[in-house]
Amino acid sequence: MTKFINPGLSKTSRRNVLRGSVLAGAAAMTGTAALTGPRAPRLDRANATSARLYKAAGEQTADSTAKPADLSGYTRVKQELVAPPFAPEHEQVATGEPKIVEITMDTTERLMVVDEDTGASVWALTYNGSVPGPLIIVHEGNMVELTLRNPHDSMMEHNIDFHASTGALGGGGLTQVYPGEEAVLRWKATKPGCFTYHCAPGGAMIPYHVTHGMNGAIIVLPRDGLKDAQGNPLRYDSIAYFGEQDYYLPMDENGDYKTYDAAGDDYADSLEAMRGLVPTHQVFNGAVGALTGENALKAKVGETVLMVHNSCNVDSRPHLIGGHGDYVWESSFTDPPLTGMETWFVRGGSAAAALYTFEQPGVYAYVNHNLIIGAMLGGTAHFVVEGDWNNDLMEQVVAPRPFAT
Ligand SMILES: [Cu+2]
Repeated sequence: MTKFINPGLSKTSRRNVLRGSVLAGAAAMTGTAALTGPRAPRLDRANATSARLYKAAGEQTADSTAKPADLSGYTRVKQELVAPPFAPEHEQVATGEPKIVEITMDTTERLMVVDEDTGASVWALTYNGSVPGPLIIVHEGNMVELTLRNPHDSMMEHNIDFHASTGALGGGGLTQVYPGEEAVLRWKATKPGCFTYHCAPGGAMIPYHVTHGMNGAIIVLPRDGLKDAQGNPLRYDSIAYFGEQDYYLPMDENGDYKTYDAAGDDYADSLEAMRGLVPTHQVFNGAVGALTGENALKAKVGETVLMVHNSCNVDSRPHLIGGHGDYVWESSFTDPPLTGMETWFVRGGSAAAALYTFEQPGVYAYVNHNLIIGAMLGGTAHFVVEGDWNNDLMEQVVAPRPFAT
């Protein structure tokens, strides 16, 4: 299993520098620290420690004398993952015995436009090409069996840390794949709720990959579905899947966003930008306007939508302008949901779900209600809702008109 850790240490090409966590620290020292001066903390020691941790986690299985998992009684099903904001086909209430749910994800590196108006772009590091990565949905008691493939033309190593899983860095040490490699990880979903997953290749590469888009969400539903505080069933007509993504895009001396030839080329510049903790963009689903205007989500009056919000790195406070969170799960699905929420909280490093039934037609903005983020950094999505207006709920009694002085 030691092959997971920095085989490029003996070589010094740029490609290997980008791959290795330890050398990532060295790259940070020559790039970032040189620019920021003596106040910048040294990253080489932290990165070496992190790499050792991953090596240990990777060797855990090889050295283990543990019994093999008992897979008797499980049947296998494939889940076809789809691009956000959509959800894969799934049952809300589980039928039959727990299953092994097979999924496949490719760690695709691709150039993405973040903001068409300014030309801001990023070499996004992705699962299956999207930011956020695809939504996975299983039931409590199921096994998730992921095949993680790193394409041959990738520049970097990748892995996955499932917050929903238990042990071994969430799978991070067991899934570290270099370009042209694949790994298969199986874990049992024992905690019902919404959870984030993300790439975590060690040291500063962890926030670098996460802030380049490499994160997503998994829902682990209770076997009997969602319930209110009294145990009554709650069901939805559709899922809207939001991934809040903070980017720290390097700019040149004129304030123009820099461009790069390949994934990883922005490493030193990015670390410098990230160190200020001030994102240049904080968007839903990868880019400014990804879910507004022509790309708005659609719904009808009377429809119930489960809004799943992943925020891997930053805290968020989603608010549906003109609507509410009828039922909100900021934590486990075993906890009673919060009700009638105006704004709810998504802790950075987690995912949360809010259920809402639309009661009026029109355009609803789903925003981060830090409104600087919502209106200026890109944290806005739209629902366009069709149906009949209900004057009982709201009516314009007098349209704007001059009044007598
Ligand atoms: Cu990665």
